[in-house]
Amino acid sequence: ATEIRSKLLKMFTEAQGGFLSGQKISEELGCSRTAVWKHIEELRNAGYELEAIRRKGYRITKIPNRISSNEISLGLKTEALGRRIHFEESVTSTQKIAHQLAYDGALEGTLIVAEEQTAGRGRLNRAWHSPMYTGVWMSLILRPNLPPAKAPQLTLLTAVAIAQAIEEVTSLRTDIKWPNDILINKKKTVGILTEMQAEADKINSVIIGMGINVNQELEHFPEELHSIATSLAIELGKPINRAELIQMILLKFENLYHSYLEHGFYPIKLLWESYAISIGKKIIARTITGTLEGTAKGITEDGVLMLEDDKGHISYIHSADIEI
Ligand code: BT5
Repeated sequence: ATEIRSKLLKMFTEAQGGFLSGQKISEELGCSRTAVWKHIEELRNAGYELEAIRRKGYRITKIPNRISSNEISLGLKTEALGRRIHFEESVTSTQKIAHQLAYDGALEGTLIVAEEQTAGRGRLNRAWHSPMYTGVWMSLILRPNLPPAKAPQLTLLTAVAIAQAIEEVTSLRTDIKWPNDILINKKKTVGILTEMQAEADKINSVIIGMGINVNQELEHFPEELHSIATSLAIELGKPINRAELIQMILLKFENLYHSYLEHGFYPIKLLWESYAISIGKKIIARTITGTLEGTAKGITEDGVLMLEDDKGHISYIHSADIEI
C-alpha cells in the first residue's frame, strides 16, 4: 500500500499541481477506478487535500507538513542527542528498530523517527495510534552508566523534557500523570514507553519511546480515543512545526539528562512535581497484581509513587495505570 501511495504521489508531483484523470491513474497504477478512489481517500486521511472535478480528475491542493532528518538536524542545538537520526516514512514501531540498532551497537543519542507507525505500542503491548504525518513518533537510545533499577526515573525525566518543550514551542501548559502520560485539559497528548537492554547490574541501553499527538484533528483519532485523547493542534487551534518541536525536546532532554547524571534524580524530581497532576488527590492505581485506592502522596527519591490508603498505610507503586 505504501508503494502505491508513493507512486501516486510521484504522479501528482510530476503533474505539478495539475489534474490527473482517474483513467490515467488507474492505467499507470494498474488498478481499478474504485481502487484509485480508495487510494485518494487514503491520501486525504494522511493529511493531503485533493480537489476532485468530474471529467478532469484529481489534483493536490495541499501537502501536509512533513519532516525529514535534514529538517530535524538543521537548527538542532544538542551535543549528542539526535546527532544521528534514523528516519523512515513508515515503520511497524520505532521501538523495534531502536532495539535492533541498540543491540548492534548504536551510539548514545541515536534517534529513530517515523512519519507513521503501523504497529505502534504502549505498555503491556497495548496499541499506540500513530497516523501518517500528524504526530511525533520517535525512540531515543541512551547508554547511561546506571543500575537497571534506575531506568524508571528516565521516564519521569522524559516527561519533564517534553512538558518543557511543549510549553516553549506552543505556550500550552501540560500536566504530567504518573508515570508516563502528559495531559492537556485532562486528555492524553503524550505517551512514553521506556524499555531497556540490561544485565543483572548494568544497563546496556535504554530505549525511550515518545508518542506525541501534534497535528491530528479529532477525526484522525479512532472513536474509542475521542473522549480520552487530544493533540497540540486541537488544543492550540493551529498546526505546529513538528521538526521544531523535536529539536526542542532533544535540547530540554539533554540539559535534564546532564543534570541527572551529575546530580542524581533530586533536581528532576522537583521539576517533575511542578507538573504533576495527581499528587494530593484521590486516585485508583491498577497494577498487574490488583487495584489500590487512596491518596497519591508524591514520589520517592527514586520516582516510585506513594499511595496512602484511608488507614494511613502507604503502598509503594512501581508501575500502574492511574485513574484520577
Ligand atoms: C503509552 O502506553 O502511553 C506509551 C506510548 C508510547 C508510544 C511511542 S511512539 C514511539 C515509540 N514507538 C512505539 O511503538 N511506541 C513508542 P500506555 O500507558 O500503555 O497507553 C496506551 C493507551 O493509550 C492505549 O491503550 C490507548 O487507550 C491510548 N492511546 C493509544 N493511542 C493513543 C494516542 N495516539 N493518543 C492518546 N492515547 C492513545
